[in-house]
Amino acid sequence: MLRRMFGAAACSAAAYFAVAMGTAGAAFAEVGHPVDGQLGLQSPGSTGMEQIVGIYDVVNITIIAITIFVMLLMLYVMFRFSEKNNPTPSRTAHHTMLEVAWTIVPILILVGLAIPSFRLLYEQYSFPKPDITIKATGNAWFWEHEFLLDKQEGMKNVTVTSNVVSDEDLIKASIGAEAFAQKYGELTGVARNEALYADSAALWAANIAPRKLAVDQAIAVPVNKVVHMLVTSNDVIHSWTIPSFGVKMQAVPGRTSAFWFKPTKTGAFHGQCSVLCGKLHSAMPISVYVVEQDVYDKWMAALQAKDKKGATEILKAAETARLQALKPVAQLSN
Ligand SMILES: [Cu+2]
Repeated sequence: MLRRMFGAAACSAAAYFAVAMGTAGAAFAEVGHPVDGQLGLQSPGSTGMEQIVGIYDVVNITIIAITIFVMLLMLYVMFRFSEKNNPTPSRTAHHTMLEVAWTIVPILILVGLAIPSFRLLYEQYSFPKPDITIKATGNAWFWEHEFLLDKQEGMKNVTVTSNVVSDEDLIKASIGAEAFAQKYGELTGVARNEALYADSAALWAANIAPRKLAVDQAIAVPVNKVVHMLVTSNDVIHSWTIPSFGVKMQAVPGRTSAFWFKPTKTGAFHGQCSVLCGKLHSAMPISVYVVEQDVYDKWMAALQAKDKKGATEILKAAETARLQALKPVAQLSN
């Protein structure tokens, strides 16, 4: 919140110092994921989240102002009307104007807060015409994203399944399955987890997505387009969310819920299943890459051709290029 109050300049300065000091998150861009030492909400990546952050700031500033006012008033009363300073108290019991004022002013404050809040709620439930519709299905423990495209010429529906990337996956990809088996085959339990955690740290630092939030196959949406999300579940209740988009929806078996968002920034946006759903609840992250329309078209063409690996490479290349473009400013590589 403080970061918001001091505006974008302070925010980018803070990001710059976080990066310059080589803290975790240095390899990532400024949006779409939590950062160390973060205060308040993740920076907005959609029109809805921009509004949420706006209201959040207004409410917070109002609360802080009221708290300071009441505190000063109490301090004043304690000193000014203490037994020492005011030995003969006044016998005044009522003051009509004062009583009217302290009833009306809080009402006005609440109405003032309610108006933008209700407007936002109304907009969240007013669905603009969609450019893309995606059906997200929660499974124990991964997400499936079906792009509903069969109304478009020459397009088929495609399903993207997102599984978490573990420390083990990353090390295996780096040294190969055989070397992995040799190195870690003997280890079990905590010792194995600790070894994998320690040995993958450098790989995560260089990875395009943060640890615990990385998926093997992310989905992509074009920037500045309206996305309708339909959310359901195959087994227990999950919850689909991307904090930077300001969206969160319970995935309930046998029921389809809907929400919409319009991303305004390119980049990789990460979220996690947000309802405690079982043993591997922590292992079902969600990744949405917001890309330019031409990148999206290429990505979708690769998916239509059943080239899932090629599709993922397209997204990685786009995100790498975006991070490279930020490099001169923020010195992204250590
Ligand atoms: Cu879940």
